[in-house]
Amino acid sequence: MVMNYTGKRVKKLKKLLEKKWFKGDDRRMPSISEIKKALQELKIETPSWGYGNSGTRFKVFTIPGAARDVYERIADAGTVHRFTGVCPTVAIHIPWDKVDDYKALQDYAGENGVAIGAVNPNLFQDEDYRLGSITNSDPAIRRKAVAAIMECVEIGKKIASHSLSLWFADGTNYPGQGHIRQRKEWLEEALAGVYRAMPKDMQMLIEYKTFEPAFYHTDIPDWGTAFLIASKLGPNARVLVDTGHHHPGTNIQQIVAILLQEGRLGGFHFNDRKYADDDLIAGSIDPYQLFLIFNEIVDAGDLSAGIAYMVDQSHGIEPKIPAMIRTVMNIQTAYAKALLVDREALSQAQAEGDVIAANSILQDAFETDVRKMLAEIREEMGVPADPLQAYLKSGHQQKIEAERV
Ligand code: PSV
Ligand code: MN
Repeated sequence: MVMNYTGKRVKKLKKLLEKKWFKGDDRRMPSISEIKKALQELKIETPSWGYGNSGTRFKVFTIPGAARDVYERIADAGTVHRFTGVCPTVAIHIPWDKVDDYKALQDYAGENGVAIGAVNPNLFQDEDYRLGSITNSDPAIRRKAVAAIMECVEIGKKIASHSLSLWFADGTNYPGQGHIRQRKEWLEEALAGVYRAMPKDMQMLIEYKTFEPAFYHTDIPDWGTAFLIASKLGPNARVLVDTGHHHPGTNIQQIVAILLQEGRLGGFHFNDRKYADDDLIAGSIDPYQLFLIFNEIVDAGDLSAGIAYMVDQSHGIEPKIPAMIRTVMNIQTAYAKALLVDREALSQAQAEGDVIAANSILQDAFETDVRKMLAEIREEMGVPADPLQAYLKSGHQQKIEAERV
């Protein structure tokens, strides 16, 4: 019986991919044109810091063609957008991307076909931040960290960026090193000040991370803490889920579902990992998890509006632009498959307590080959059907490798 059910389901998927309409109620499978529209509307922001040389604490390898300054980083984001058609914005990191004239930087981005997206303050590389930034016991250092965040608010205003994206390396390495509640108070006080100063159309994205660089306690270690802080601040503060920032085995899709339901999912930093914050290409290790995350997003319907889909990867050994293009393609694949989930049948199976059928519905969608559909969608958008192959054949990589020595 279950086999029959699954068989029917596969036929339905096949029909859909053959562009036949599927009629149903509210929970119906979307039509092919709706799926295409959704995929064309999925915009992914790439990070400036993903285009320069970076590595592990053991070695920063020099990757041929890697961007050497903010202008090359933005140009590379433009190249990724040119080949994929879905990456119109690039996140910046201050002071890594600091310039005198942000208006000119914005114009330069425009010339490269992109706009500047989220502004990220760097609160972890200055000597002063050894024992924390906004949770440092030294009030002068706390003030300095708040000023660094405020600088990003001001940059955001200048370039009409609507996202202030915050990640804190703050935490302690040893029991007793810091007073956990006191540090939380300092953190909340600092963010309340920034929140009050933000323009009404700016949102504060608060990122959590379970550990690293702090190994005993991290001031914002999990989604619950980020959620609590965001809730206290106000409606423009939301949680940023970096997929590499959880303990192995964490059910990230459940976190996503809860945050969506509570209206506090601000966005994502996509990347993949095997063990910790490995910065690997999104979908390269656990594509099923990425699919299940998108499954929750699609299931939440209108609740998913306004999510910032961003990539946070600093590739250590692979060429930067191809890695970013591959990332974008993997994210699109996961989303396409999530759009194919037969939600009507899934609700029915759940209501009937049919465990195998319910799970099979998800598996069927995940196992569907969406490459042809994505190729068609890309061609309709005027970008190459296979952006990675097109990039590799374009000669651009050779050109930047020769230029950027
Ligand atoms: C460090 O873990 C990190 O990758 C965070 O995820 C930030 O978002 C990013 O660096 C940029 O500051
Ligand atoms: Mn991140």
